[in-house]
Amino acid sequence: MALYQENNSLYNPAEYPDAFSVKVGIVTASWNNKITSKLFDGAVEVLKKSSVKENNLISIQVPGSYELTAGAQWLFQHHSPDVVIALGCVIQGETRHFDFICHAVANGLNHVSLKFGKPVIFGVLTTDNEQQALERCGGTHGHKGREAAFTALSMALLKTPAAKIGF
Ligand code: RBF
Repeated sequence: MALYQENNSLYNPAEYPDAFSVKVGIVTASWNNKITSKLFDGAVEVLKKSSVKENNLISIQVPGSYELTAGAQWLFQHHSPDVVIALGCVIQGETRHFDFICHAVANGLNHVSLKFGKPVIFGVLTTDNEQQALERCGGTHGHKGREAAFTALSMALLKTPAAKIGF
């Protein structure tokens, strides 16, 4: 069996899950677009290869990672997806904004997940610099957008009978 190179050990990338009935929302922050567009492309590639139908894939953009929470909430309220993937990239600067944004988005997404009883996947890079971020969206440290999509599908497919007898 091929060694799985990504941090999500549930799936072999050669064997995409069968997710034809899964509805996925993606909210992507525009801030650091060079990075977040790569996260988005990787996530969509995995979803498409896993047979997620085009009209079951709803994508919105928000200005920055701080707004990911409101975006995720909006997706649940208006499109009722099975799972939401939140993609962003917060890079440490000279001021304390990094800490406030990271805490707010992590807590906010968790809150939305519990409020709607549906999984919200944390695909937000929190790095010291742009190089570290680039290494995590197709570089030496894997692809966190792809991993977020695998995680989303594994959570959405928990509702299927096959997943329940998987242990
Ligand atoms: N948003 C990000 O997604 N990543 C960042 O690295 C980032 N850095 C920011 C730094 C400062 C000083 C400010 C004011 C905002 C930053 N934002 C960043 C935007 C933030 O998520 C949000 O869009 C704005 O604060 C408006 O609510």
